[in-house]
Amino acid sequence: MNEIIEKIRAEFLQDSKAIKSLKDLEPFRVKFLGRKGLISSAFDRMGELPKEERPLFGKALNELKKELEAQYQELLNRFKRAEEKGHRLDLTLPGRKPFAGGRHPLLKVADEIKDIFRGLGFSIEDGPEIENDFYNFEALNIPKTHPARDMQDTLYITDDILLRTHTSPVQIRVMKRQKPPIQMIAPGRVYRRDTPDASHSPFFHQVEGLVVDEGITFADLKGVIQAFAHRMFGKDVKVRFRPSFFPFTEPSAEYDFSCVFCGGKGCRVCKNTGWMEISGAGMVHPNVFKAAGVDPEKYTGYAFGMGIDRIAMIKYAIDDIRIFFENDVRFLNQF
Ligand code: 2NL
Repeated sequence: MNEIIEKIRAEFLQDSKAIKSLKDLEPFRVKFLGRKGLISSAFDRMGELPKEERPLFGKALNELKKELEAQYQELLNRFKRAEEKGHRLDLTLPGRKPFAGGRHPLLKVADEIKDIFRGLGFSIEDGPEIENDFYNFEALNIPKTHPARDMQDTLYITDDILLRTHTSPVQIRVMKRQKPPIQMIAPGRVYRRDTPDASHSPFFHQVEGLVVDEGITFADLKGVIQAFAHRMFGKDVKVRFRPSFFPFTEPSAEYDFSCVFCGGKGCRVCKNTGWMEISGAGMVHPNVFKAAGVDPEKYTGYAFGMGIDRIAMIKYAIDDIRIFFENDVRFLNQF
């Protein structure tokens, strides 16, 4: 009686060692635990035993059945887990690309501009975007009647407090707290009361530069703008200055770079002029020095501005400024 039980148990153990995968498991189950399996046939043959041995044998066989079922379940679980693990470690599966953010194209261009000026010996300064009338207008020799001061052009918070319309206030603050020599740029966001279109946005980004020392001349300004143009757009780019007027510089100029799209021959981008307008520059007006506590008898200086958005539009051949601020990932993913 015990012989039969032990034989089935031994065979079960023996066979279980040969199981290599989930698909070997089913014939194994059928052989021992199936409807016509070894346990079942042992029950069927119980009638061959003497009557008094039957209850004990039945009990032992039932216990064996439970034991083998438990072991089978354990094998099943183990092979299922192994199979799942195998899938997770399938080295032939293509990898899943994690979503990675990136720097905004305007920040990338701003970093490039900052690196160029850092390389030319400029420090990088910043200041508040919420300014007052003195720093944004008065100190810059912008008269009370100047159209830029109009409610139509500037975003006012109170009569005196406003969103800066240029980064010049940063330069005034630096001149007030630091003795020359000064050689700085002020990059940052500025605000204008404009209705958005392809070339206007109520906020945009500017870099202004300021150099103050004894004996600074317009030739120094031209050299720095020239060096910037070469480093930003390549050695073939030409620079030209045209006379202009700003209240905060005297003399004043606007400067252009030869068109990077047609090499100066004339195309749609430069409206057939061969030149791209960049921005303005000039020698710091003595009234600005006085307002900022710099002695105009001792020092001279130059200042210039440039639009980061405009440089980025040229660099990436973008014809609508609004696309920078829509944050459409189909646009942003290209940088
Ligand atoms: C432009 C381009 C410019 C300046 C900005 C400046 C700053 C100080 C003193 C003097 Cl603190 N000038 N900045 C100068 C010339 C041009 O920006 O087209 N603005 C209307």
